[in-house]
Amino acid sequence: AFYFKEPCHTFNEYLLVPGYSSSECTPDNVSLKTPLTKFRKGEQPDITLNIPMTSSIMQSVSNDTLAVALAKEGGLSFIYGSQSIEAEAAMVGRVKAYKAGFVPSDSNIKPDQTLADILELKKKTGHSTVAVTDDGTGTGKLLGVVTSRDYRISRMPVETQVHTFMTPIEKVISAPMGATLSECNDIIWEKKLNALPVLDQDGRLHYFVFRKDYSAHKENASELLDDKKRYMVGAGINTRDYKERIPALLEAGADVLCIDSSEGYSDWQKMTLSWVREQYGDSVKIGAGNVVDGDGFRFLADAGVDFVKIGIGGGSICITRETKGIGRGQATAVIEVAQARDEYYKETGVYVPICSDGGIVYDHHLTLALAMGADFVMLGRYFSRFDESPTNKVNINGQYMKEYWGEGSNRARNWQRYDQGGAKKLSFEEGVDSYVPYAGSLKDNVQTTLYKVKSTMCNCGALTIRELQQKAKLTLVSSTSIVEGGAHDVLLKDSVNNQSK
Ligand code: MZP
Repeated sequence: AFYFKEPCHTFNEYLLVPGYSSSECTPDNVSLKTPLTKFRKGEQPDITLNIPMTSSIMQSVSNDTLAVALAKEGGLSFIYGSQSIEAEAAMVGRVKAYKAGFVPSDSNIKPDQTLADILELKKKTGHSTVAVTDDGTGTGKLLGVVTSRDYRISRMPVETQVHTFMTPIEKVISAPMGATLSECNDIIWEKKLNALPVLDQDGRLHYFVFRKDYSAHKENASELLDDKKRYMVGAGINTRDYKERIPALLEAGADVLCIDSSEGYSDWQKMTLSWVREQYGDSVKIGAGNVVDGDGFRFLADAGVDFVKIGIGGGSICITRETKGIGRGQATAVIEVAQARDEYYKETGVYVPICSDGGIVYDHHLTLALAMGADFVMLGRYFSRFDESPTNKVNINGQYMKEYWGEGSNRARNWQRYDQGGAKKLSFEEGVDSYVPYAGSLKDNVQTTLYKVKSTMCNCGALTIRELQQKAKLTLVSSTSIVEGGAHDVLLKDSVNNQSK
């Protein structure tokens, strides 16, 4: 057997030591732009992300609603593959159909349907507005619009909504095509609407301008009303049905694919990558993984991958290390794969981005992952807590929670992710079914997280992720200095107040 000389470590065992920060080093000046796909020296990657965050290829995380919310912030979701090819392609299609303020056709309903039908549709799609058209499709004549006063109302149980819903069908107030954004905005605010339909001369619905999103589009007023831009979306695939799944996902508009597997250093992944290159050359972008050492990275890089995902056993819902005894501390895995990536770049002139997947518990772990060499991260638990994730929000002992389950749990039964060529079933569980504390909207949380990342980057004197990787000074911490890092030797007011109740 081969023995690694050093024990492996997790993010929590590291700290960044500040470097010199110049007066230009302010969070507003930091760019978090990062490559998603491989590129040759001197060239630009075909796909870059504006923020280094992607969402996990999981049933409880990445559906079309979350994908749109994350794309708006500059990140990217990978729609989960543990569903039928048709269902996954439809989700991809809905993200691509979504324009700023455009309501996808499945948010339409016919006038003879009941309020309960409308509420059910709103609940299913997660949309805050349902258009009522004469034929129940996006091309029919618009007869009315049902909106929630507040987006969160649409996430409440149906019975609650029926009571809180003040005006089932609101009066149709529309703006003609060509109206300026400020004209639309005036109507939205004056009439206290949540959304304003924009109609053409024939009365057909073209866009909605959403009040909720107005601030995000303020600068892009002109883009919003003549806009051809589509949000980017990724999609998970497996090493079994890829010959059918990939064409369907590409047809639906997927920008990038990723082989979703708990263990990526395998012939199955090489065969899948070879097939993609034979069929599509370099025009189709595809990531693979997961690996936890330099050998695994090089294997996938040589097989033609566009990016490599790192992480085995570190996910919050993962019990792979307990059940199978395989894996590696996430920090050590990232550090070693980053070294392999840099060596590969020196040797071949090809830069293959790497993604740290799983095990991010605190916001500062994201900064550590980037400092250690990750180009971007993938998060499951983090995104599952938000309004936009596909799972139920439940009240447990007075606290709101969201459900979150692993792909290797009996609930997801994603046997393809753990496929080793045997029977088509999940032989034993490698993941759990759980609750995570509900945390509100994706936008608010992502912005707070990234502000922290940018602030730390400034402490390290870095204005870009590349600079952070070059300048970061990292130290392992002893277990006692971890204790020193939290509030200590004081009585927290909250706990004192709770005790006295
Ligand atoms: P986390 O962000 O919740 O810590 O980890 C999410 C990652 O865990 C996913 O992106 C995926 O790589 C991995 N995962 C998903 N399901 C399981 C499982 O059931 C799992 N074991 O390990």
